[in-house]
Amino acid sequence: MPYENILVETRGRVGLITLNRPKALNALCVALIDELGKALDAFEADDEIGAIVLTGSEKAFAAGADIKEMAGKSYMDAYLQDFITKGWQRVSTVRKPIIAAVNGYALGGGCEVAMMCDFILAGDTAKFGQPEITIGTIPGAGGTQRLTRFVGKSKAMEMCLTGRQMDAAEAERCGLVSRIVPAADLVDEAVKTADRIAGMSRPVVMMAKEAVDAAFDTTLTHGLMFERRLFHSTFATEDQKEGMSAFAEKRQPNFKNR
Ligand code: CO8
Repeated sequence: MPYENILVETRGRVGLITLNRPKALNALCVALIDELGKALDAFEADDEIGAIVLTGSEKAFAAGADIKEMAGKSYMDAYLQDFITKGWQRVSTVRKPIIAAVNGYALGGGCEVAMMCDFILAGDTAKFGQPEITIGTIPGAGGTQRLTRFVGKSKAMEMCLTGRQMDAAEAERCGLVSRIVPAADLVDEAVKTADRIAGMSRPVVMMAKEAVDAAFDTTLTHGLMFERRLFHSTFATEDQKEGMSAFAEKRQPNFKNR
C-alpha cells in the first residue's frame, strides 16, 4: 500500500515503520496518524511479523501534533471529532510488541506516541518534552498521565508546566527509556532487539506484555493474580514444553508459535 507520510518495510520477522514528513519534523498530522494506524493493522494481521519498530529521522522522531493543522480548530470541532483520541490510540492497542526508536526530537504528541510503545530505545541525540504549555494548550494523548507514571510527579510536572526538554541521558536516568545507543546505530539495534523478541513464543510474548501493562492499571494484589493466571496458562502451550525441554537438553529452543 503506498503511503505519503510513513515508510514501511520488513526486516525478517520485524515490521519497521519510519515516520517520514521531514519538512515538518514528522509533525503528526491526521493523514500521518491514519497511515500509521493502517500500517499497524497490516503488521498485526501478518503472521510473518513477530515485533514492530517505530522510528523517525535522525533529527526528529516527531515534533508533536501538527500545530498548523490544529491551530484553527474550535472546541466543537475537537469534541465532536474526538480529536486526539481517534486514531492515536492505535499504537497503544497493538498486541504485538512495539519498540519506539527515538533519535532527535520527541516532543508533545511525539513523546506521547513513543510512550504508547512497549519501550523506548533512545539514540544519544534524543530529546523528550511536553512543550504544549508554550503554545497555550496541554498534552492530549497521555503526556500528563504516562509521563508521570514513567518519571514521577516532580519531573513530569516540571516538564508539563515549563516545556523543558530532557536529553537522552536524563531520560535513561529517570526510566523513560530502556537504554541509549549511538544515534547512527539506533535503528539497527532496535531491529535486532525486535528480532530477538520475534524469535520467542508469540503467545507467551503477548502474555508477558499484557502482564507488564497490567501493572499500570491495577492494584498489586490483582496484578499479581493476573500474572499468576497467565503464568499458569503458559503451561498449556507447546512452547513452554519446548523451551524447558531445550534447556534441559542444552540446545536452543525451536518455538512452534512464533
Ligand atoms: N507542527 C507543525 N509543523 C511543525 C511542528 C509541529 N509540531 N514542528 C516543526 N514544524 C515545522 C516548522 O513549522 C518548520 O516548517 P517551515 O520550514 O515550513 O517553517 C519545520 O517543521 C522545521 O521546524 P523549525 O524550523 O522550527 O526547526 P528548528 O530546528 O528550528 O526547531 C523544534 C525544532 C524545536 C522541534 C521546533 O520546530 C518546535 O518547537 N516545534 C514545535 C514543538 C511543539 O510545540 N510540539 C508540540 C505540539 S502540540 C502537541 O503535540 C499536542 C499533542 C496532543 C495529542 C495529539 C493531538 C493530535
